[in-house]
Amino acid sequence: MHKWAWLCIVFAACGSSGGGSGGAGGTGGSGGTGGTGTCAAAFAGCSSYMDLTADTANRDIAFTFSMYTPNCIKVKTGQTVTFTGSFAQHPLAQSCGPDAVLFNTVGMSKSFTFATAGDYGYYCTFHGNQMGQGMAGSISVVP
Ligand SMILES: [Cu+2]
Repeated sequence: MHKWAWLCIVFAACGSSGGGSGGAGGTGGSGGTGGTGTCAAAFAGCSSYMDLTADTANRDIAFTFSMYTPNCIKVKTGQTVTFTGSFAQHPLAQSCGPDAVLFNTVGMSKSFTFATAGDYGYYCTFHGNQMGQGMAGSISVVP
């Protein structure tokens, strides 16, 4: 084998296509309660929302590895949304929204009530990111 070709294999550096996007770097050291601010358009890919504003609607979001179901929902202020799944394995954090509401790292179920209208973007800190990529979702709260 040609000597330089062999080196290419060893170091995997010749002609490789780079390592992907790398994201925006995040804010570092935020932690704690959820982040606030206006959500990016279509956060978590939510271009439309399942309407759960009816009094009789089931406002539950189940989560397992890699996804929240449903992950794009619409509710009204004063309504309660319940997340169900292992928060230890899928720590919940808020990325954006008018108030810091969505945050939990323990237990198997937690309910959140929204006092202020707006979009609340959230994500799993292990399998998603605050840009809404990976395991993430959005709750559109209307008056
Ligand atoms: Cu997760």
